Amino acid sequence: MTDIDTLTLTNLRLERHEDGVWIVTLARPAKRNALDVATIEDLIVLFSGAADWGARAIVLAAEGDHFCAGLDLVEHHRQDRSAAEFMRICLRWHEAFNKMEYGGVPVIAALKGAVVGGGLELASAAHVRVADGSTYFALPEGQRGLFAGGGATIRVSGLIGKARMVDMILTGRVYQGQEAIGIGLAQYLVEGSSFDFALDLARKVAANLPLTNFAICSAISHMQNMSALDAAYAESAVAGIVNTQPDARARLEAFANRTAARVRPNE
Ligand code: 1HE
Repeated sequence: MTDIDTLTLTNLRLERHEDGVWIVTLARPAKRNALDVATIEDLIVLFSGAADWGARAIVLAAEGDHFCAGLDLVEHHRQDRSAAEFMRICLRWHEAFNKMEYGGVPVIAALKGAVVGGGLELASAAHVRVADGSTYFALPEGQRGLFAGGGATIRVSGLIGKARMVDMILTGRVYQGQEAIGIGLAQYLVEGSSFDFALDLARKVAANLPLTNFAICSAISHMQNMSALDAAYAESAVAGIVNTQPDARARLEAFANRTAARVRPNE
C-alpha cells in the first residue's frame, strides 16, 4: 500500500489532524468541483487507505461556493466516450463511493451551494450530510440528456424514496432549506458554516472507538443489502465482536462506577 506521507493527489487536498480527523477537500473550484477522472481516482486511493492510515473521521469539504457540480460534462463531451468506456467510468465512481460508504471510517460531508447530479451521488455516499443556507440539491441529468451513473438510483432513492428521486431526475426539481432536510437529503441544516459544524461532528465521532465506528460505517450498509433474516444474523455477529472488544471495558466500567456521562434530553 502507498505510504500516506508520499501520496500525491491531483484534485483533492488532504489535511490530517492529530486526533485522527482528516479534512478531504474537493479542490477544483474554478470548475465547481466537477468530477473528472482524476478526482474519482483520487477518491479511490484516499478512501481505500483511510482506515489503515489511521483516519478516525473524515470531513468531506469543498473549495469555492459549490460543493460539487457532478460529472465533468466538458471532459465527458470532449472525450466522446463509447458506451463501454462510460460504463467503466461509472464503475470507477462506484468503486470510489463504495470505498467511502463501506470503508469503516465516518465521512461527514460539509455541503454548500450546488450539490447536483454526481455531486449529490458523492454526498449520498457520506454517512452524515450537513447543509447550510446556500445548499441546494438537484439531479439535472434529465435535462442534460443523461442518466445517473454514480449510484443515485440506489443511494438517493434510499435517502428520499424512489418517487421523489424519480421526480428530481425527471423534472429537475430543486430542493433546499428545511424542505431538503424534511425529505432526508441531509441530516443537519445549519445557520453558520457547514464546514465548522461538520468538523465539530467529526471530532466528536473520532472519539468513539474505531472498531465501533467501523461497524457503524460498514456493517449497516452491508446489512441493507441482505434479507432481514440474514441482516439480523450478521448484526448479532458484528455485535458479538464489537460489544466484547477489550477497549470498550473501560467505558463500561465508567458507566458501572457512575463516572460516565448519562444520556439527557437537549436543553
Ligand atoms: C463544469 C461543470 C460540470 C461547472 N462539468 N465543468 N451537472 C450539471 O448539470 C451541473 C452543471 N453546472 C451548473 O449548473 C453550474 O455550473 C453551477 C450551478 C454548478 C455553478 O454555476 P456558476 O454560475 O457558479 O458557474 P458556471 O459559470 O456555470 O461554471 C464555472 C466553470 O465551471 C465553467 O468553466 P469555464 O472554463 O467556462 O470557466 C463551467 O464550464 C465549469 N463547470 N459545472 C464541467 N459539471 C456518473 S453520471 C453523473 C451525471 C451527472 O452528474 S449529470 C449532472 C451534471
